[in-house]
Amino acid sequence: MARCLRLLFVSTPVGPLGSGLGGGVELTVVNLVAALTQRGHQITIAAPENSQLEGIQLIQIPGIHQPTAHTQGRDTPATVLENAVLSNQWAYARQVQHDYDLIVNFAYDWLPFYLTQFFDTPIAHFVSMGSLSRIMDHAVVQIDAKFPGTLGAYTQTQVDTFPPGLTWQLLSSAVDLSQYDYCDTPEPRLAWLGRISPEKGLEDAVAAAQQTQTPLKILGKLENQEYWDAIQRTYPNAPIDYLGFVNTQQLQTIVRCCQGLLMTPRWVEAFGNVAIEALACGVPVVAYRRGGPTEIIDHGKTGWLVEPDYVAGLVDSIRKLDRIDRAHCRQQAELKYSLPALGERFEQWFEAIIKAN
Ligand code: HBI
Repeated sequence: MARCLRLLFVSTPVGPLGSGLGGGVELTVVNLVAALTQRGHQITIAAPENSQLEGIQLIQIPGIHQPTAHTQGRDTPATVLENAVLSNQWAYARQVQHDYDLIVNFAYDWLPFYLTQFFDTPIAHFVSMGSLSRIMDHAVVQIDAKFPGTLGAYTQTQVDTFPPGLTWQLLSSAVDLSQYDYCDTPEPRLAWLGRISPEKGLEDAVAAAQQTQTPLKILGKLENQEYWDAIQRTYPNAPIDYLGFVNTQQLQTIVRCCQGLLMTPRWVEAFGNVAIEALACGVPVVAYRRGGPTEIIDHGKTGWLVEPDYVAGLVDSIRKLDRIDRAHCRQQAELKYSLPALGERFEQWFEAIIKAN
């Protein structure tokens, strides 16, 4: 058993923990805290004020939220705001760094990568998305050159979007399986989970729901209102139901009774936590063969992988969902995506960074 580590997590600056604005990385932070606390490590999180996470030391940092990187172009320069929560988070981290064995950065932003060279305490950078901008590509290349082994990511397919030849630790992801109840008797309906934003491709899931007339339950943060309005105008006869952004308990209550989950990413989804949330309930996944889901879904066993952006492929797969063994879906989640497995992977990565420092 490794010694107890004192860890400072610096959360994403796009919004408070628990708001849903942080998307997949919020779930990763919550699950990682649970997994590492179970292994005896001490974690403190420096997060934007109004963050909520029970049972953990939360340092609420004031300041302006960072504009989200996933809606900006490849040539967008780094954004430095007056009184940015990002700058305040890292001023705090620098102040308290000697109280910790390791600092873990969860921001997909240039500043923490640049500041790493001025810190004494080692910093692990968990990169939560694929390549989106030249400035962040440059940031990861610089960190790889100066601090090899301190870059972490979810999947190989995500890493492949960055410049080649870098050293990455692949951490995959996990869910707290005890929060997901297996369901063997689904209702004739589908689910779609995620931030309602163009890169998530919701319109294709709605088109498939309209073509098959299968009710589609939609859950997630409504990030882009005009995008959502356009979908509703384009597909007036789709049997869709938007249920808002809900907590894990409510999410799994809705998803577990569905025949399948649809994943329609337009971008290279770094992982796709929603896929393992569905599998944990025994729900098979129909996903575009793009990004993280291609490494999560076992075609024909835990769901169906579809030619990207091909709605007819979604429709065909929806009609084949009953061929998937739901118990096998749950079993795969238990095998590959449990919290203990996640905790072990991150602990090994952290130990290696501390040792190399
Ligand atoms: N944008 N600038 C910025 N910084 C982040 O940390 C960030 C983001 N956009 C989305 C995001 N993080 C997370 O939702 C990812 O998990 C997708």
